[in-house]
Amino acid sequence: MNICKLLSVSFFMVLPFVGSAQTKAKRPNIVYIMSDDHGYQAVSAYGYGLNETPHIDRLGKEGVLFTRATVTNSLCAPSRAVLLTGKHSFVNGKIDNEAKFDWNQDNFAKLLQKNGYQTALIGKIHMDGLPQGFDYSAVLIDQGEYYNPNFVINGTKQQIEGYVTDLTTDMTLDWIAKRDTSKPFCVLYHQKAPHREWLPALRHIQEYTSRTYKEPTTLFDDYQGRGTAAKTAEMHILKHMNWAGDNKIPPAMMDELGIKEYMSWDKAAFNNNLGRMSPEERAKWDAVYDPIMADFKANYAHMSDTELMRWRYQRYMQDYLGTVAAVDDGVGRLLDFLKENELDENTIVMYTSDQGFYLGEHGWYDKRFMYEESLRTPLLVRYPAEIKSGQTSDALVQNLDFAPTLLDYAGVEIPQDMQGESFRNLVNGKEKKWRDAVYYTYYEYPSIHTVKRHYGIRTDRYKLMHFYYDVDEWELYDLEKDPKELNNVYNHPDYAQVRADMHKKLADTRQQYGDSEANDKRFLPTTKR
Ligand code: SGN
Ligand code: CA
Repeated sequence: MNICKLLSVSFFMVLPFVGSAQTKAKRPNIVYIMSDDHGYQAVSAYGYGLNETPHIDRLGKEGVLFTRATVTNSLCAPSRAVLLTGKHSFVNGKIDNEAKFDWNQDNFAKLLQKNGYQTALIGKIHMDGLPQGFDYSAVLIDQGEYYNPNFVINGTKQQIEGYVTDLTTDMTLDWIAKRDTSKPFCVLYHQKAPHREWLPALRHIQEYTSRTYKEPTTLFDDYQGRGTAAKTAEMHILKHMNWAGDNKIPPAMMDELGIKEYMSWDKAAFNNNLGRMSPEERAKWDAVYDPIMADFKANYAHMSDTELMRWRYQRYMQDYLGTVAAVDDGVGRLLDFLKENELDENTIVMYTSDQGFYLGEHGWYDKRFMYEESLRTPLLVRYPAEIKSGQTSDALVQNLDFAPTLLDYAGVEIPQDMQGESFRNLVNGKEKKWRDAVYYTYYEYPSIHTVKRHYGIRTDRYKLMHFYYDVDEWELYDLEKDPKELNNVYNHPDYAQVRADMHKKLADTRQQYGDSEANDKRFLPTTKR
């Protein structure tokens, strides 16, 4: 048991003897906000200058902003499983989007529920089965839909008219408004946006499609200096992004221009997504997108690959950042609602994403890799009753820590087998010590985007990664000298000592968490590709 756990357990062991009624009344409410695929580069508080997210930013201004928060497995459903269980993927069993999640195992919502909290899960969860641990659940099916989506409300499917991001906010506020005010509450408010295929709300399309975005310096990366995995990944904006589904080029126009589908569902995605709109919605959409597409059609024949890449990057950013705008609106509505209902002082509001995302860095979209853009995730926490405003923390916290942290704030004992640590005492300054390395595993290969299986550790300065299964390659990066991770120095003589130290640290970390080569093998597909 570590110090944080000791402190929190002993603290709450004495609590019942010091006036439990009063303490109970003070237990904080929790609003855990998680969007899907929201890269920190697209939260303006992180300073990338791509867009404005004033409401999300407020959480950091009035609380704490973490600059180096990471996930343990950069993929949707595994990340959600880590959040719920406080355990690594190889322990909770949800190693990739395909694996079954066992809802019967313990999760922090169940523990809150047992300890008198009302709990709800609203929005995307991306796992089959009726969610356990929640008094109320209204979840999207699989990836969910942007326009007029289907929800499964306490187990019953229902299509709801409207835009998914706004509906998820409406349902969250509605549930809070109707709660039993005698109990504290915890709501998991999970946005689908900004997940592919990036359909912004109608109120944002004009503005966001009119903007031009600064290109990342690695947009035209040639992957020299990296291993096989970066070279073979299929997440390149020019080569692998869908033309119709993602860039919104109408399928008929693709045919006229002789553009072939890269993914077999490209045209179907466009038709399905836009086909969900009402005729009025579709007319408003077309009024903005038709001229963009007409312009593309007129120029396509003369565009070089470089020009096409640039055009596709802009199209991608316009729609991606357009969907973020509604997420930020929702956070604004939530904060106003909490204030109006005098809940703003005693409610923990946490904003994060299920992982990071490539916004053109290395020429990519998507995530999965242990490289910084997808390893890191935005994290901002506001809780005026305990967290001093205006803090920034570069501590190596992870989504593995969310369950123990929230239990700690709620005064619920953290189970011994949770692998994360509460960062409560780190944020309030009572504890200075924190872990010096984070551990990462990724398993979804062979699969879409062909990112090879790998695991690794990241310390303050270095990152060591091992790609395995159909390769056996190591990569080592010096994040201080090479923050964009362009030069693998694994075989560089100057880094011999660092390499040895990092290997030792990786071996120790794997042992500490109970991971091993046997585990890597246990999760391999039964037949090799
Ligand atoms: C879909 C997307 C992928 C994405 C996965 C997982 N393709 O398969 O680009 O990586 O979801 O995303 S799509 O053409 O169907 O949109 S995750 O966030 O759910 O893990
Ligand atoms: Ca995701």
